[in-house]
Amino acid sequence: MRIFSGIQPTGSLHIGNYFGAIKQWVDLQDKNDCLFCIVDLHAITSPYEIKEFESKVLEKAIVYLSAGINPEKAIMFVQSKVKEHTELCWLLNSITPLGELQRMTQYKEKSLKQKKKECAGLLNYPILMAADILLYNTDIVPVGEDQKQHVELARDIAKRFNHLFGETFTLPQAQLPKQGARIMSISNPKEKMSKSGAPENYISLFDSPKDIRKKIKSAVTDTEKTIKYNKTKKPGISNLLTIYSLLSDKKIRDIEDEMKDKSYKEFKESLAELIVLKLEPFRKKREELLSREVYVREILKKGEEKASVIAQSKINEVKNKMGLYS
Ligand code: ATP
Ligand code: LTN
Repeated sequence: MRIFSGIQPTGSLHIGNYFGAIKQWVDLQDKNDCLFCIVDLHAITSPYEIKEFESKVLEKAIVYLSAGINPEKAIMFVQSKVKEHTELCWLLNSITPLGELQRMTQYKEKSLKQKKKECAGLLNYPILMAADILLYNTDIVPVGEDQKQHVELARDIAKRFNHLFGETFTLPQAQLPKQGARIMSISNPKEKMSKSGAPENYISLFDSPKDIRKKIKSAVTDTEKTIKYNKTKKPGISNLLTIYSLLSDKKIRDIEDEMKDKSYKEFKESLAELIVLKLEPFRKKREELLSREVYVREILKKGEEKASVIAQSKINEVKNKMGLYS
């Protein structure tokens, strides 16, 4: 199977990104043909720091490697280095109805937040994402829940293209993890954990033990005392139970049993220690890679070369099908 997924070089990668996306990537890379992209062209649709941008891209490559992506098995590359992504994006623009873009949840949320700074790229964002996916004849797109709608749109665009111009694209399918597809913010459990939000809302994969303990201590819960999963009535505790379950590989029911005589404070203390312990290998690997920029750049270069071969052949096929000048 061909697998494609990507993450924007914004903010700090958090445990939501890990459980929603990257953990699936690591599991899939052994038996599939995987491409994992750093989608810098998506990130420029929101305001960003020009001077820091390149280092953010490199940092994400380090993060992929620290989290377990093996460059011998999977292709890792930077989106803007393979120009066929933008080229296909333009071609797909011409067959994507405006109404479908306007109803995208992420667009509605982000355009509200960006108000006057909203650019056309924010609306067209899912077309570029469709181009990323379709360029590689992708079967499976491992993502968190918030991206499911975009993958479905990519599938609709592929169907429309195939109908108009003849069989060209594989129809992609989103793959969400059974648990952890939507980790909530620990400071506001009604919203999703987000790396462009305030640092108190997420646990970064690389937070120091001190920060982890502090953030978990002040995580929002409720005024009751029972450690019980109830997503609607107790979103904070339910989110913390989910995180505990994912990190410990224990069922939520078993954790509830184990914790039934414990206070919220005690539960939070054991959760914080579990997070500190489980994230330690990520922190160590990252520290080691931070001083190996040449090696990381080399991996991205090789990835770019391999991705370009596939992308070039696909874009030629697409242009032919569309009847463009050859
Ligand atoms: P931003 O706040 O900049 O939009 P983000 O935290 O939403 O960033 P993305 O780069 O948009 O992260 O997402 C990367 C991947 O992580 C996507 O597959 C997305 O679905 C997944 N993901 C993001 N947030 C969560 C979350 N809270 N729980 C589970 N998966 C998530
Ligand atoms: N929009 C996605 C990132 C992304 C992506 C992709 C994910 C861009 N292109 C292709 C999967 C496949 C996000 O997580 N914000």
